[in-house]
Amino acid sequence: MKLHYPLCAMLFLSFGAIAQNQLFIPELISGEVIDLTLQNGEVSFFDGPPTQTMGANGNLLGPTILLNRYQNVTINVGNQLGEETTIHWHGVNVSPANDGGPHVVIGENEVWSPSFPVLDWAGTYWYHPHLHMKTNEHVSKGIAGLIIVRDDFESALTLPRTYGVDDFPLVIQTKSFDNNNQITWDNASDNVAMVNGTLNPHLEVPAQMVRLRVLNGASERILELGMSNNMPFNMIGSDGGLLTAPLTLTRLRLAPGERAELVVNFSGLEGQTAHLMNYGAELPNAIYGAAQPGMGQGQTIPGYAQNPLNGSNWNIIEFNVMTPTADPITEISTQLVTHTPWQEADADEIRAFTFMPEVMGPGALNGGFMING
Ligand SMILES: [Cu+2]
Repeated sequence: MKLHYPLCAMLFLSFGAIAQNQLFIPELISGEVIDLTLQNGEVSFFDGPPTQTMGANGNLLGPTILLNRYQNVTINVGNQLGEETTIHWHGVNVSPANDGGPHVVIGENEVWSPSFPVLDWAGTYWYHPHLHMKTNEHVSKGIAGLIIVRDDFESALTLPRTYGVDDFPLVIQTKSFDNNNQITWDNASDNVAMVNGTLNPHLEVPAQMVRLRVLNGASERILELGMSNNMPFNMIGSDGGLLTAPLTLTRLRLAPGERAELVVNFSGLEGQTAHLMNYGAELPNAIYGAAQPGMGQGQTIPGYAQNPLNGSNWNIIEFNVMTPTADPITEISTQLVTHTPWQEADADEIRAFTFMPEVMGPGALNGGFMING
């Protein structure tokens, strides 16, 4: 039983509650040399003992890194955590040596300095630790940050792109805490939701087109995003950058690690309040975050049913709509970028991948999946 369970249930399930905390916006840093220092910190999320956290250049999360396509960048990652870790540039097109997968360990007090040309299309990527058996712990304790890539195609479009004004990062995470306010990485009790490390957040947005760069930064929870009152929104980008054209949606399912760029039209809503919601009650069973984590046959997770974030609809963030900016974006481009699909005839080699249920037996994960056995 978690000390904060009743508090969380109250905060996240009562729709009339007024959001308490202004959303934290991570600093935006750019240039050919980026310095990240991984460090331990403390954050007072709750009454009582402060929470021991990890962050890059701060107590929690990390700065947003802005890169331009084809620029060169060197990122100096200093490790002051007192233990080994890695930093992985999730989604970014880099060589293995420049990517901090589990094999590129940064030792205690070491600085790792990958250097690479930015080859990616404009889009939203992210970075996080990826050390073998420690990824969940280090991310849950707080190290994660966005990477925004810009290019000439994106820059030529009519889109909101002023960071912190009409273009906002939203790192959505759910976390578990023990009775002493300390972060655990027992995912089934991830009953505390936060955005950019802010509990119960609100954000002042101008009454115009507003871009939201959403990351599902939770370790396991799948989100079913939608606006309160089912207000439609535009999806303009995915993990791979911009779409060919904006897609009008009322729901978007986002898995852990996945990003989406959304544009919400707040025009004419000045003085009003809207929420980005997780419509968890609409998730089909057997998805983490739905009412039931499995399809039956003993596929249950201890504590899962007691977590109020599972199978329910709750506010992720409250938007308070304010006066428009001096030069607002009121319409966005109706065509974005051109994609040329790969042609099978151009392939050098054809390989078959068969997705199949796990073969049950000793060591089986109970409900896992396999590729080619
Ligand atoms: Cu990743």
